[in-house]
Amino acid sequence: IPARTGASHCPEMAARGPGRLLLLLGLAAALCPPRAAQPPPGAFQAGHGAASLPAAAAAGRRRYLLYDVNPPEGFNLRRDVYIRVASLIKTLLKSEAWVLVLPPWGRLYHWQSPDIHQVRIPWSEFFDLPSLNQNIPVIEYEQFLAESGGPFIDQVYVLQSYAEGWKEGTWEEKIDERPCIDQLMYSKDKHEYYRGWFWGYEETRGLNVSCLSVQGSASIIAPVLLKNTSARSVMLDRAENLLHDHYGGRDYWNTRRSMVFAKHLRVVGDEFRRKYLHSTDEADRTDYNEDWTQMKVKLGTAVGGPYLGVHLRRKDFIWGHREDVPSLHGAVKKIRSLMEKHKLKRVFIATDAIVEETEELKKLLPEMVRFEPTWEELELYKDGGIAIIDQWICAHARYFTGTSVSTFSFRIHEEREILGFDPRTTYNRFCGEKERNCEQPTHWKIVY
Ligand SMILES: Nc1nc2c(ncn2[C@@H]2O[C@H](COP(=O)(O)OP(=O)(O)O)[C@@H](O)[C@H]2O)c(=O)[nH]1
Ligand SMILES: *[C@@H]1O[C@H](CO)[C@@H](O)[C@H](O)[C@H]1NC(C)=O
Ligand SMILES: *[C@@H]1O[C@H](CO)[C@@H](O)[C@H](O)[C@H]1NC(C)=O
Ligand SMILES: [Mg+2]
Repeated sequence: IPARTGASHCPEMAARGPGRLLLLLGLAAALCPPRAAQPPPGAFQAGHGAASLPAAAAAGRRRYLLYDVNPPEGFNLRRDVYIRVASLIKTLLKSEAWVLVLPPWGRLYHWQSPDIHQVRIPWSEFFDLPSLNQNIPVIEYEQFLAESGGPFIDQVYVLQSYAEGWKEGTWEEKIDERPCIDQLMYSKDKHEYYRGWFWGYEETRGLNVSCLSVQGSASIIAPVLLKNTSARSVMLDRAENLLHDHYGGRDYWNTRRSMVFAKHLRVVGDEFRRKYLHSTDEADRTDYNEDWTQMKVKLGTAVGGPYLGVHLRRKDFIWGHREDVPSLHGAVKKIRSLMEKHKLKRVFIATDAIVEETEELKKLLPEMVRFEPTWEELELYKDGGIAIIDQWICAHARYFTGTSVSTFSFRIHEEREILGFDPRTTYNRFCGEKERNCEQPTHWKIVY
């Protein structure tokens, strides 16, 4: 196996993201590992990686956890998987210094706006990194490249279920190294490195890939990471196979609250609220503390802006969840009755509907308000940022109704919980025309 020098990736690496700033400052060297030979793959020894770098010195001997999620999964399920992995990090931190490497965003099925570069997007474009860091230590992928000694991941574990399934009534938590069930999405190159989808970083390689059958919550994998492998960087692929450690518990909510949206997106949403929806934090009693650890509001204290917030999921949901998604006519009927009931003159609609459908919606509901980005805004904030702005505005409405089983709507529910809305104004959904028993989402309680 050739020595892991690999400094050729540096200029390209430095030309993007935070690296760009360092490059402009003439600090490219700080990003590029020295051309010295690296220790053999998987070695866990002092001096591994870019030990001479200031960043590495500051980083000490910490180990890196990376992860990815099944490609078809959307943005909002991925946000949920982050919570599970954060919980695993908290468990690991009880024994060793670990840091979570944030998986760059990109190539998501729903991000279809043409002509916009939507891969290798750092988390800081969507979330506030200092806020995340107040919960668990996290770094962007570019920082991992800079401080770990190059685009190599020592060990990739592909998580899968058990081939034999599980016998009914005998749920037990377990994890075992097993032959891969599905065809591996990684292949060896001529240097015996594993190539695959590493968030669009083509130069990244895996040194070893194996499969783990897992049945259980996130922290079940902690002993494997602590005892079975000494790899310094470990990636868990298909991390959605891990379940929550304590769904809805204190750690869950701390992590969820630490996922503060990036300020530039909140500002755009707030400005839109003010201009088009007569909604400001003072009047709405939705005061937001940037420091989530200081934000402890009582449920029911938030009033919200004088508008109905609606999330109307369309596209793949129209055929994917046929029974519980309303027709446009059905949705408008419901919207009108809610506006009347809650004495609201304005309605804000977040939707992924295609143009033909939004045109029809506008005909049926001429007073509706949408956040329609200009091309420049779309290029700047990207599909992910626009979705966050939509969610932020829905989260501030006096009354909200979402779409059944949409994780996009679920994340709005949580945001409203954090802001202090009465659950009755939050946990509402549209019903399908033929649904006989239209159950509403169950609400849950924030735990501090
Ligand atoms: N801007 C915007 N995008 C949306 C809206 N609804 C859905 N989307 C897009 O479609 C994706 C839906 O996928 P996902 O996040 O998995 O949520 P789910 O499929 O509804 O559970 C989102 O991530 C957005 O990219 C919306 O109301 N506004
Ligand atoms: C981890 O190591 C223990 C002890 O050697 C072994 O019993 C177990 O099967 C290993 N687990 C995995 C997932 O490799
Ligand atoms: C690859 O990882 C597996 C599972 O941890 C391990 O058994 C195997 O020895 C590793 N192979 C190499 C070449 O390090
Ligand atoms: Mg989805």
